[in-house]
Amino acid sequence: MKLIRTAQDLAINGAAPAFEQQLHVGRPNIGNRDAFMKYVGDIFDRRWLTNNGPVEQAFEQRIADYHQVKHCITMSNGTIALEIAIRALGMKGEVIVPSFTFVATAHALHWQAITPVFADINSVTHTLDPDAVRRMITPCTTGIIGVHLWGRSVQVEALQAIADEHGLKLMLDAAPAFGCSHKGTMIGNFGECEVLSFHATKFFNTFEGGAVLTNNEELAETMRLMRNFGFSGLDNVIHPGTNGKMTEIAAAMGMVNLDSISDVINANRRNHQTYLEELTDLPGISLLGYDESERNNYQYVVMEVSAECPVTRDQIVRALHADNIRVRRYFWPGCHRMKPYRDLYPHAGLLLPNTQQVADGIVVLPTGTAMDVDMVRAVCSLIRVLIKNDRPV
Ligand code: T4K
Repeated sequence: MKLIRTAQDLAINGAAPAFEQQLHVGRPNIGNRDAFMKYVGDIFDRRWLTNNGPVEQAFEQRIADYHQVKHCITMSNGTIALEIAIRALGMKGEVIVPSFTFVATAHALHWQAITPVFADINSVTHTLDPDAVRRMITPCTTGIIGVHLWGRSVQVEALQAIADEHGLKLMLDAAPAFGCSHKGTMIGNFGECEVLSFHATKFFNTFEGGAVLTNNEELAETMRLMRNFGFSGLDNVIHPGTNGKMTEIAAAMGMVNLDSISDVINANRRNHQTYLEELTDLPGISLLGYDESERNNYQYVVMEVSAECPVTRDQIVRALHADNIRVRRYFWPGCHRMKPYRDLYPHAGLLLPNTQQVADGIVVLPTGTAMDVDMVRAVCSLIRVLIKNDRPV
């Protein structure tokens, strides 16, 4: 790691990269290796690898307890969890979603011949604007999917009120919000159900994995059937279904990672705080904060670059990449500007001004247990030099 003091030290100006190894936004957080290997040995001894095994059952109970919710139904990944939840809720026709989200939220609908209708976000919170949702309701609308982007909750009360008023189902894509709360209540307790992702790059991972959290027993039972081809006992298929099951190895990773969850929160919080301290007083640069009265996982360090910044967002990204800092432009350019949805709605952008403005100004910075304070400071010093020097890249 090299210290950046002047513009001549930047890799875009011909210097060696600040970091020899690439820094990533989604470097996995990995728990105790010996504990994981012990699980692996036990799984092999039992020769029970998947299909509602004992580790998966124990893991489901721990996730449900952690989120203080009645049911956790684990799945092979967050996208399958979304698809199964959408189908179990009987959504069809049109469903309102934000465009400013990971594309899986929209794909989970499109994949099932349901039309995702994009509503705009609030430009401060980056989550669905309830007034914009209202404007997109048609006679074909059957549901709303809010996304707790960056782990910060959507306005669930306002969205629930709209859903109730119009007879719509509300579900939440809580993929980034493991362990977070809204007004003191844990994520997982809102809408009809909420969906988590345990992908390798998430705050909490099971290699690949996901889950649906719900307090609705009937819904939970339906989703359990659906993730296992609709089987109820041997030879007895009583529901249409697919294969959404979590493996024992994935559940074991989850058990081990749960044991070190507070270390991950502490590392993320410390990194976020360091970024906040080091990136003050830069023109056109601000960092998204977290509400300290809530439970947060601090997994996303989101830097916003406005027109007052002398260097553009994309110039910053190019410069950081040259120095081996693989920052991301999540969730640029917005789903509505990606081919499958651009083909569906070529003019959607006219109704999504906040989405376009936010998507064009975001840089997500590396954090997690793979980053220490010195690395965070080095990333910040690079950003400071880049902006203070005011040089086009
Ligand atoms: N809804 C929302 C709101 C979501 O954010 C997501 C997932 C979903 C639904 C769907 O859940 P899953 O079906 O994925 O469970 C990543 C993840 O693939 C995706 O899970 C996540 N959201 C999204 C926000 O980010 P990419 O395109 O950034 O992935 P990738 O593979 O480029 O990884 C990011 C960085 O992390 C890379 O630069 C390299 C590094 N990395 C990655 C992996 C896989 C590692 O260091 N180690 C690894 O094992 O999408």
